[in-house]
Amino acid sequence: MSHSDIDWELVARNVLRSRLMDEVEEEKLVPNNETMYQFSAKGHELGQAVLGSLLTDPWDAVSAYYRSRPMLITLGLPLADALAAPMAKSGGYSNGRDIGVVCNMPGSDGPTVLPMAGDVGSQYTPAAGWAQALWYRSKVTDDAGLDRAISVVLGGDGSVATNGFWSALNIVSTLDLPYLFYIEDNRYGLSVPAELQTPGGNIAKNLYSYKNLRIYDGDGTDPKEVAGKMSEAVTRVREKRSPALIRMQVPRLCGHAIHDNQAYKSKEMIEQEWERDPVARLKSHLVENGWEEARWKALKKEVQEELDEAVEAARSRSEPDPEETKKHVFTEYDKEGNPEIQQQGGLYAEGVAFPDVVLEPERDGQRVNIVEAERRTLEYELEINDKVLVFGEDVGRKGGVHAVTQGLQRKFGEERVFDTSLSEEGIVGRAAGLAYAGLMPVAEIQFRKYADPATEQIHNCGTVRWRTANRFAAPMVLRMPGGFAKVGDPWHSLCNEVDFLHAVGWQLVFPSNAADAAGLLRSAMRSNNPTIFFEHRNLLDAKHARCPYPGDDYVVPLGEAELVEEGSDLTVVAWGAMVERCRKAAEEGGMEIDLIDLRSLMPWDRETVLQSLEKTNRCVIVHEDAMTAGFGSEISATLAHEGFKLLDAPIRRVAMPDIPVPFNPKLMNSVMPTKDRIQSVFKEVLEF
Ligand SMILES: Cc1ncc(C[n+]2csc(CCOP(=O)(O)OP(=O)(O)O)c2C)c(N)n1
Repeated sequence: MSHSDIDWELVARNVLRSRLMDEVEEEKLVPNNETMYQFSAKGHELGQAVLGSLLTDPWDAVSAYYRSRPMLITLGLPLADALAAPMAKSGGYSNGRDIGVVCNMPGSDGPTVLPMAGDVGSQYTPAAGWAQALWYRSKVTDDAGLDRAISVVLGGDGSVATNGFWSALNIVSTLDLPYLFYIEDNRYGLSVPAELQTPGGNIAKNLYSYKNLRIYDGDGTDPKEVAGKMSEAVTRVREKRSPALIRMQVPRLCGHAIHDNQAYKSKEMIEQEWERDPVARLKSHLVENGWEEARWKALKKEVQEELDEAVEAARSRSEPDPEETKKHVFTEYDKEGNPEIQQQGGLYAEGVAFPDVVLEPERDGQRVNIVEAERRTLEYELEINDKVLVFGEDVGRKGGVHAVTQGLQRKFGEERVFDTSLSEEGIVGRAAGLAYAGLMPVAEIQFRKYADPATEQIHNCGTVRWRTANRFAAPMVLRMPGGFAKVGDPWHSLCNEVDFLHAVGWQLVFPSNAADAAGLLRSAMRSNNPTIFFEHRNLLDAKHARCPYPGDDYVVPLGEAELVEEGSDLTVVAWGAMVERCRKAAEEGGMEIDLIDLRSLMPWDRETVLQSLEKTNRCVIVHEDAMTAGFGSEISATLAHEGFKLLDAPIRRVAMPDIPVPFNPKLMNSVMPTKDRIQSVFKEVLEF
């Protein structure tokens, strides 16, 4: 492919569409208060339109950012959608839920535009997941036609300072994946100069010696150079299946967003930028290469007419329906109980079917610990479904620092069970990209505390179904151990499960025994929503948590608590390691309690708790997480509201004080909900 292979008519059309659209927004729609949030791409059009014109493989994907509209238009984004979204109208790619520059396009008729996000840098690692999925699906699952597709990511010069950029760079160059970075260097990250984002202000120069990465550096306003370098880079990534980075210098012929007056740029600087206007340069280039002036003019007129129509179509769209606002946080079901499956992402969108499940565990057989129950569950799901991938730090060769994945790499190979680089953002972002490409990622975060660097990806993965109005979802499982062990400490013992209950769109389960661990893990792995699977360190090999392996078809439905002890005097709600402590506290204290093991915190089983309260009229909630705004507060508020008339005593919580978990066992036990502490609260409530 070379410069002459570029469809210049198409490029010119898309460049003009983008430029004229920015102008109509800036000059009419924003001043009229019709467009609510405007980000111009003026100055960036040429490179995006050329690159977009080269992305013709149906399995190509683009992970873009707010200044990527020329690319999106080139890939087929309808102009009316592009205009209606910043007006917050119904329909389109988010149904009025997200700012208009945050777009997505399922890949049914061509390349996929992965769900975009507002966080700078968050676009990189999901695109790495897509690239890995291309590699995986052509190598392992033998899907035909993926061996020329590539994953393309766009970012600005500011974005090269983000964790996401470096995490993705590391993944794709280490694994040598078909991934193309396009860095549009307009010299500013909002107002911050490029020199403060990377030393010397040129990321391409700094990366020349990076292994497995081919670098292209050029002028994004010069049509010949853009065409030559873009074609070469795309061809190389397609054919060599190896990453490349293109950096193009472009002017930003506008403020960062509509309300930015660019006071940080000098007048001369702004004038110099306009001298490099790529639209003017494209026109001259085409005229020099045989276009009549009249042809350019006619094209511009045609585009203007098309745009005028699109503006009217966007204006005539209705306002989104407030009744629908709460829909699509999780999978919705229609009146017949059928799931409304997203257009793209996860196994259900791929049409994968599962064997029938059973709700009764097998009760015979040797007792296994939680580690073994999970290992067998993973093994079976890997066996029946080649779209399942298991990965994380030390998960492959070693079999996990908690031994949950032991032997799985040997059995299923390094493609399916693998070690990752040490980047939690990379683990979760990559998982999202794998899920968008139709796979089921089951990732391990070595300890719950170490999910911190992945927070952005966790949140974006959780909200994606809602943000895209059910066009995309990224079902996955994140296993993460935490909680106290023989000793505690602020790093390995953190629970803080409540944090994830504010992560919109995530299910969260927290088993207390081996049978539940197997049943909940299977449910999570076959769910159409993402799930955090909490493993309590002290339970992994605890004797009391062992059970016979409940069988390969056993599931515990999410959101169903279990009544593990029955008694009439007190309702106790607990999960994880606190279940056994509560049982012992009651048994040794001779107390008759309904002990409810919640098992699943999102969703949680209010009915079982309220039913029990009807019988006992007293309730204690016990958790290892900190007291303030712990999940006990939520349960307690729910009971105070829905069960107020049932209560004969105040609801009590036993929880950690608001401090990190101490290391010294004496210190730790001085603050943990111990059996004795739990028992004394039970007593107080019973005597109230
Ligand atoms: C994680 C994050 N931090 C800060 C912001 C606020 N912000 C939005 S755009 C931007 C500058 C990005 O600059 P660059 O990557 O060079 O892209 P450009 O706008 O120049 O195209 C900043 C700081 C954000 N959206 N996300």
